Amino acid sequence: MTHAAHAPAPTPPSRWTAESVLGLLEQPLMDLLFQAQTVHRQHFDPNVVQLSSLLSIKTGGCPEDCAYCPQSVRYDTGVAAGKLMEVDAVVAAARAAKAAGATRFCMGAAWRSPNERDLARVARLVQAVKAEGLQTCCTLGMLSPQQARTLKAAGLDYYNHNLDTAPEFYGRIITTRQYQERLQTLQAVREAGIAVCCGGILGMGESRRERAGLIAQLANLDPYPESVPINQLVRVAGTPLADMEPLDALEFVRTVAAARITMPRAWVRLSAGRREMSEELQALCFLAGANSIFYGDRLLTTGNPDCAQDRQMFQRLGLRPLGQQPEPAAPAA
Ligand code: SAM
Ligand code: DTB
Ligand code: SF4
Repeated sequence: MTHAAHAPAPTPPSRWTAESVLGLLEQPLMDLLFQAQTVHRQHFDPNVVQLSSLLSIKTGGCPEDCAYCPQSVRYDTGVAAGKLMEVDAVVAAARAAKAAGATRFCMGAAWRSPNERDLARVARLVQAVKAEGLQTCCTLGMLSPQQARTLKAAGLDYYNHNLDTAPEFYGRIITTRQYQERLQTLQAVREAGIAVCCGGILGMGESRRERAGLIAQLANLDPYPESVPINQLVRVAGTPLADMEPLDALEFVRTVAAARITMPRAWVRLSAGRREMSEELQALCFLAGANSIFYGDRLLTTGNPDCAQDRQMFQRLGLRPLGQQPEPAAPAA
């Protein structure tokens, strides 16, 4: 006898394994996309995309050895080391981002972790950007619990700190800081009451199983991150990953879908790498459940599609930026 008609809807496993996420990734593409879009529609307006703008407030000269990163002092990438930016220049950039339609402003610094003097200065930047009526986000490297509390008090809404890849692949990419230390920073951020932005990079030579492992790690954070940036590796000349074989585009789409299914209420951000993607591929990522992008012609040190180009894409796809009213319906003829 079958109970299928009366069985409750299957609940997703509360802890994901790399194996169970791999099971998602291995589905026929149409089944995977349908499942992801179904989950997406249960929690979000499928035609709304959140816009975050990025600013590198302290560029280059970083002591870490992240193999993908143009800002490491160890690689000759032509990125010059700069100083921490002043409040006025940061506020000017935040105003421009807001005027262009962004709702969140993310400030990135090429540090292993901020020292106390720098942290106090960043807290002032956060306060100033918040006063402009934007959500604030920072990515500054490792934080202590006290530093996280200081940033929270200054008005920080989100902290970005990526796991980057699966634990078993991590050592091939970064040797100067451990996976465990990343988890500790994420916990400090969580405990300070700051929303967590945490994701990774695809296309660094990892296997499909390792992509599944990254998604399982993210989904098992308790609670899972509010914001999940999925970056495609930007291959920068001079970095150890400069000549990496590009990842199959549909493999990227599949991983976005797995992020959506395993973290149903998260903002899944189609992050770095959009300049190398066609609009059709980006549309597939939105169909797979991505609902946030980096908006503005620069990421940190590399380029991003410009605002006009993205506005055109939104028009073409019928997407609306979060926080902006839908166009009024045309009056009947
Ligand atoms: N230094 C801090 C840290 O690493 O935590 C904050 C800035 S760091 C540049 C922020 C994130 O940018 C990294 O964790 C990585 O995921 C992403 N990133 C850096 N270089 C990238 C690249 N070439 N392609 C894609 N993502 C990249
Ligand atoms: C994230 O996950 N991606 C952004 C943001 N968080 C800080 C950074 C992408 C950087 C791409 C390479 C660059 O422009 O330097
Ligand atoms: Fe430094 Fe961050 Fe780049 Fe790693 S990713 S080298 S920590 S700036």
